[in-house]
Amino acid sequence: MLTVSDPRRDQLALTVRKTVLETPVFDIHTHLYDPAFGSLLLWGIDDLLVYHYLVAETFRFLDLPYDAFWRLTKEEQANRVWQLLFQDHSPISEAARGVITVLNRLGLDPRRNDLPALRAWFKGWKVNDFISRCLDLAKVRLVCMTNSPFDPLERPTWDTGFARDPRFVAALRIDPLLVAWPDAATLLASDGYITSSDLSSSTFDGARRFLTDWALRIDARYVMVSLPPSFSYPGSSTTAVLIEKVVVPFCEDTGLPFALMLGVKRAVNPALQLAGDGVGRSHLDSLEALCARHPKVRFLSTVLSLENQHELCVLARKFRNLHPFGCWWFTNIPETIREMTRLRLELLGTSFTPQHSDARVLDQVIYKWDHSRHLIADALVEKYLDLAASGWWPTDSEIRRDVAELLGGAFETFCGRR
Ligand code: RAT
Ligand code: ZN
Repeated sequence: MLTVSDPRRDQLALTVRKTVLETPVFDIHTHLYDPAFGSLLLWGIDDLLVYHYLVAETFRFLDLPYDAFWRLTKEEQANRVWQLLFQDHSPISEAARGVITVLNRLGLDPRRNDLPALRAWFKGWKVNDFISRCLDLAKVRLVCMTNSPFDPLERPTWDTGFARDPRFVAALRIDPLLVAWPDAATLLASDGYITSSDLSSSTFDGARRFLTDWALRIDARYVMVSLPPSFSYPGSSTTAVLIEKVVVPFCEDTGLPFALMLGVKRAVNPALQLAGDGVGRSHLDSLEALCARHPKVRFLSTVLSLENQHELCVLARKFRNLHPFGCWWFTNIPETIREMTRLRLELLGTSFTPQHSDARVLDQVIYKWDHSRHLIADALVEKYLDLAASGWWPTDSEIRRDVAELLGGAFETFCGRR
């Protein structure tokens, strides 16, 4: 097909692309930590390589029993990943290409540097400087952590107290409370919040106090859970009852949004450890019921199954207390980001948050945002050009406004923090 270049259209595309690439972003869901948490904040080449996305891919080529791999040191595991995914095969997958993007943007040539050389380079950094470097390169203005009061590694730091790094904000993660009630009840009892695990009104009161204390303590931006495809609401399951009697009233009291990440099948292959979770299609009727029954509660949601994406958009059109976010985990691949971003722009305009990084290793913010920004820019260029063809040329300041909304502004407005 013959395409005639039109300078006005070219200029529009250029402005949109530049704006998306340069606007600072609020990364609303990560697994990164404030540096006060010490070794919980992962960074550097070995952590990049043993990322569970890459471990899952490595096992497809690895001729070693699961246990034997897990017995290796982190460095030895990283060596295997490097060999199998980067030397014996081309690093085409999204997670593998991500490592290449990170190294390149940090100024390293992965073709010229072997693993020992890369390790030596990372050793030269002080953590605080490296945080600044990565956040600058990724143009991330704020990082939201995932903070669990049920995590024994994380709790001592909150217990001791620390001066917060303003670059990191908190989200209160409560999966055990909703999906492993007996264990969670034991912890709530030992912390003095409840006296029995019976689903009684005094237990609900105690659990609400627990959430309120923790939300205050960590200054949570929202409360969050990931749930399996079988999640059903309303109902008599422990999960549904605890949502109704504990989480919803807590959100109503505090005004904090409730984030539901739907569709994860935990431990489909337990031998893969953190890499062993899978995906299933969710029943978004449950999310619909939550939004309809609790109009005063703000719900954030991301869904793992491709088949649920259209339904989530339609639901958000029906309920203004629902804000879709991110291309989560297995959907964080270019093919799906392309489709989901267009779907959302066409059905919701700019009233959603297209992406979060889910970074577990600091350096990953570089590739996750680099790759996503290009895809978001492509989608927006297309949409603005369609709009222009229909007779509405967006101004530069309108483009800046829209992009700022998509990269965290709409989220902050939805959460009421602006
Ligand atoms: O993307 C991931 O790293 C997953 O392992 C999960 O952590 C997921 O993002 C979650 O927050 O449950
Ligand atoms: Zn996550």
